Amino acid sequence: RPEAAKKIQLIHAPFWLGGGRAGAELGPESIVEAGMKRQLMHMGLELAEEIVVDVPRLAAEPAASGTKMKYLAEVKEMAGLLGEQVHRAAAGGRFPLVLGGDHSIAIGTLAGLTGHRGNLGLIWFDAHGDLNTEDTTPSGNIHGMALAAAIGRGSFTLADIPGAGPFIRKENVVIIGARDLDPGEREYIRAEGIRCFTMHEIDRMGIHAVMEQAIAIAGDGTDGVHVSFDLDVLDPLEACGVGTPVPGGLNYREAHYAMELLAESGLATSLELVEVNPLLDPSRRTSRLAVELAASLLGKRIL
Ligand code: HAR
Ligand code: MN
Ligand code: MN
Ligand code: MN
Repeated sequence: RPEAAKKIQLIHAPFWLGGGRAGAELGPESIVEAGMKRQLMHMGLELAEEIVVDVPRLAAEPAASGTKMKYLAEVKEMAGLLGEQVHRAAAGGRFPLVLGGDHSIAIGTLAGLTGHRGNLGLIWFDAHGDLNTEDTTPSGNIHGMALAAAIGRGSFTLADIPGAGPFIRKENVVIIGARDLDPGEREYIRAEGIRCFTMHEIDRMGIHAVMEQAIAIAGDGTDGVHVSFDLDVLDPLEACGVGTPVPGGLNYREAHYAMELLAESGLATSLELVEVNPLLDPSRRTSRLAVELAASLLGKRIL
């Protein structure tokens, strides 16, 4: 074990407007109800008092704003508020554990983290690339643009969020589990050499080798690594409670093993769990999986 037990800062980001599908705002509560706090305390981890960010929650039609990006003003407001809390937690030496919310919340999380760390690595678990821009988006939903914003691609980026630091360097970004990329994303990944381990690479190399490379890339010269975990990276047969399921994802054991390797590496300095939509999963299995995966990343071991 590389580090002493960390103090965990749970931060709720109950936001759905970036995904355009109501229900994701119920993710944080559902994950806590599934036992997140109990689990972390049981592991002997210290919990700071949890924070619920007062994000915009309106359900009106997106305002006509002269952009294809839906709810851009609301996303910006959310990101500023969330970023402030994440920055404060990181600066206070706590481990930010952010519960979404749709994946647009990563823009807030990363605004806060980059405000504190100048050279952050990023591991992005996702069925999708989230590398669209206003010009390439097929949907207008900003959750599909969150990684692009983080690395400074497109007209809306981290630089638009007060308090954000430098963009994440493309060289320290890894996507894991992709299997649904839009044409503009595919082209960008190829042209820029973004490291993207698709399900094809995972089938070919195995999750162990993929994670070894991912850890090396995200950790190379960085002063921290953020793990952004979109639950839709999992196979929908195991995690159906996500807004945009895609067949053929990570199975239970691969996902846990990936988290265990991250724990062994001691590299992760923050985690977010996004896209849980309990309305789509009455069994709440997806929320329980989110708890278990966080536990594994934070050092839970079988023996
Ligand atoms: N690529 C599509 C778009 O940009 C779908 C994005 C979907 N969803 C997410 N993000 N859950 O990972 O609209
Ligand atoms: Mn995503
Ligand atoms: Mn700071
Ligand atoms: Mn996704």
